[in-house]
Amino acid sequence: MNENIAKSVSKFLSLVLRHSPEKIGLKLDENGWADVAELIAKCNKKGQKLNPELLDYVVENNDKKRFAYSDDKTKIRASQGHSISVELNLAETEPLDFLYHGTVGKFMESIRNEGLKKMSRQHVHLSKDKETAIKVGSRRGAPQILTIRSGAMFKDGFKFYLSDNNVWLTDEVPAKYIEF
Ligand code: HQG
Repeated sequence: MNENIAKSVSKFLSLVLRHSPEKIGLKLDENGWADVAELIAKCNKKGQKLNPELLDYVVENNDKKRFAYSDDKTKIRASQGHSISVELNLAETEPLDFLYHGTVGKFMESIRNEGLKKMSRQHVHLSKDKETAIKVGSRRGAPQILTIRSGAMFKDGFKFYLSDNNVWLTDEVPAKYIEF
């Protein structure tokens, strides 16, 4: 499989399954699922070549396992990262004592003032280790790593969810739980 093709399919799927399904006339259900046959047909119609084998390859080999099939493989969704409102029905999960968030310097003052916000997504995204957080922050420039006192947050009643691809999700992180 050509990795460049797989990467461009992954980017296109992130766009339509997380942010803008209407770009290809696709409808997601309230849990974020798209019909696989419809997705393939509509991608091809819009010039994004896709077939079942290529989709299987992307689901299996994607570096962050961004997409998951339903048990019967008739449906597919993004496991996290949505900006559109979807109910992923993730189970509440007790987090480790510390989680990490990778960001960049230009956001630090605002984060010190108001904590971490969802911004355009449905959740704040946190990582279980610093290495992953460094990768997340590096998407935007020189990474700054914040340590989140997630155990203390959980004790104080904040909810945490673990996505199917092991990204920690929460609604907000007030500044008092962040070690800068
Ligand atoms: C920042 C990627 C100012 C926040 C990654 C981040 C992740 C604030 C940006 C996933 C702020 C939002 C999500 C505040 C937060 N003031 N800036 N109060 N609160 N921010 O992309 O965590 O490859 O929505 O630090 O790996 O960067 O797409 O969030 O820099 O898992 O699968 O606002 O996206 O995964 O950016 O990334 P994002 P994120 P994928």
